[in-house]
Amino acid sequence: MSRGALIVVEGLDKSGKTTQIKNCLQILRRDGFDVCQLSFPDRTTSIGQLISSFLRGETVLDDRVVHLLFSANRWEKWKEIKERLMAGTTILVDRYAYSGVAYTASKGYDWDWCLGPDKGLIAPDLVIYLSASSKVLETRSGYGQERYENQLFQNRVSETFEKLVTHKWLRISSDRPIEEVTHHMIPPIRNIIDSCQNGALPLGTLWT
Ligand code: NYM
Repeated sequence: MSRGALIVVEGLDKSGKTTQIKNCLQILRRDGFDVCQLSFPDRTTSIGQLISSFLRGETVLDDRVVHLLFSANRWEKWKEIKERLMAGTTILVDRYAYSGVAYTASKGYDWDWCLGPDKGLIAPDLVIYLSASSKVLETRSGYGQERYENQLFQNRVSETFEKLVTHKWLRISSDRPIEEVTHHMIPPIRNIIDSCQNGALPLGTLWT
C-alpha cells in the first residue's frame, strides 16, 4: 500500500536537527513532495508543557515520571502520525523514542525499563543520526539553557546513542557546513519516500 515515510532525525543537543529538518522540508516541498514536520517533545500539549517546564528547571519531577511523560507525549501523537502516513504524507520527526532511551538510560536506569513505554509505537522507516563532538556543540548558540546541556552528560548520552545505532541508521557528521549536511540527507530521504510510495515497506512497530 502506498504511504508516506516516517523519518526520524536524532542527535545530541544542538547537533543541528531542527535546522536540517527545516532545510530538508524546504527542498522536498520545492520538488513537490508532500512532507511535514513533528518534534518531540511536542511542547504544545499539556503533557508537553509539563516536560518543557521540567527542562527549563522550573518543575522538579522524578526521572521515571519524566521518562513516562516523554513517552506519553509520543503516544498522544500516534494516531495523527498513522493517519498522516496513510494519507501519503511523509513526516520528518525531530527526536523520537531513541532520545527517550538515550537520555534516561544515561542517568543509569535499566535498559529494558527505558524501552518499555515506547514499545508498539510506529517504527521509523529511516533514522538519521547527526553526530558531532560535544566540544563543538557547546559552542553553539543557546547551549546550556536547559537541563542536560552540559558536556559531561552529553558525552554519556552520546555513548548511549551508540548502543542504539543499527546498520539501518544513517550517520551523518554535523561538524561541517549546514548546506553540506543537508546535501547528504536529501538523497536517502528521497529513496525511502520512493520505497514507501511504491508499497515496498509495510509499517513496522518499535522495538521489533
Ligand atoms: N529528551 C527528548 C528526553 O530526555 N527524552 C525524550 O524522549 C526526548 C524526545 O529533551 N535535551 C530531551 C533531549 C533534549 C530535550 O529536546 C529537549 P529539544 O530537541 O532540545 O527540544
